[in-house]
Amino acid sequence: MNIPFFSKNRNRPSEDKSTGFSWKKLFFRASFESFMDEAGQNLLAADAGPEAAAAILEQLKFRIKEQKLRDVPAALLGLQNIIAGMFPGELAVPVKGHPEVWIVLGVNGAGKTSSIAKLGNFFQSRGLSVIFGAADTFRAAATEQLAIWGERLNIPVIKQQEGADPASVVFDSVQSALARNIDLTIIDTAGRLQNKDHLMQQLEKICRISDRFSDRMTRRNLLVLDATIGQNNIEQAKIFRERVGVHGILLTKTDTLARGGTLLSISQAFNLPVWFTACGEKTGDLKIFSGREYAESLISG
Ligand SMILES: Nc1nc2c(ncn2[C@@H]2O[C@H](COP(=O)(O)OP(=O)(O)OP(=O)(O)O)[C@@H](O)[C@H]2O)c(=O)[nH]1
Ligand SMILES: [Mg+2]
Repeated sequence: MNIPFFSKNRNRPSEDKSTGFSWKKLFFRASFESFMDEAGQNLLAADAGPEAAAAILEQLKFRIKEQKLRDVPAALLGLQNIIAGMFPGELAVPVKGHPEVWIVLGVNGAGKTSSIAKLGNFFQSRGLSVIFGAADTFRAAATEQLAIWGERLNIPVIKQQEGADPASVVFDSVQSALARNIDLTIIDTAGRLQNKDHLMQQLEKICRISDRFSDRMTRRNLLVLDATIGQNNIEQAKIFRERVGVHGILLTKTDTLARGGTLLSISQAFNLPVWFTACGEKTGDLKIFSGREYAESLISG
């Protein structure tokens, strides 16, 4: 973050006792204001959104006063700590013997299908058995795309013909996973804009169907968001959360120029946990999200 240090002012006398006027205070106040101004601009430029930026600055102001942070590096560290603190906890990774089904949701082109390949690779390489369910039956090419990933990764893909009921693919996938003792079933869904009611109803149905197996398999909804679309992600998170619930977020395309500050707004507004980030197009380009690393990259990036 391009925040100036005010070292050139440090030669000033720290206090003028004759008038009770404090240079130190003035120096700090002047620096403090420009620091806050610059911090705010940087947060906005990183896509934090006005509400999250204002809330963070408010906390920062408080922290600077409380902890008597007297210079820019200390204040920046304070800012990092505030941001890291917005993302507590870690992903509870699925474990053997406790099967889970992850329904992967998101708008068109967010990166759902490629993220599923990355997740499959990630969990398989950690010793879990995985299958994919091709519930994007809207496009024939979508099933084909997932089938190609499945073949490359040696992960079975449960599929039906184009136009089939996606909930029926989910049913097949979960049944098949239970029959084969598969640890993680990952369901690809068609991209849908959050304002398309019938498509959201379809997702509700998908969740209902997989919940028929809830005594033997835990459902988790993973929302895939594209870092490059910035504040639009807030509305998506809001509606998907209201309609079907969101257990975790995967933010894609963090390898682009997007700074990913959109996660600050989402955390501020909905307190949704971020599980992963995807930083490229290769299957290995997936990271478990760390609030601390995120805060560091946002502030120093
Ligand atoms: N640079 C970059 N590109 C990505 C990343 N994730 C996905 N993409 C690209 O984004 C495009 C869309 O990815 P898909 O996985 O097909 O997205 P989708 O959400 O399944 O799309 P629909 O099924 O059409 O809704 C592809 O060209 C991907 O290679 C990422 O982390 N970084
Ligand atoms: Mg897709």
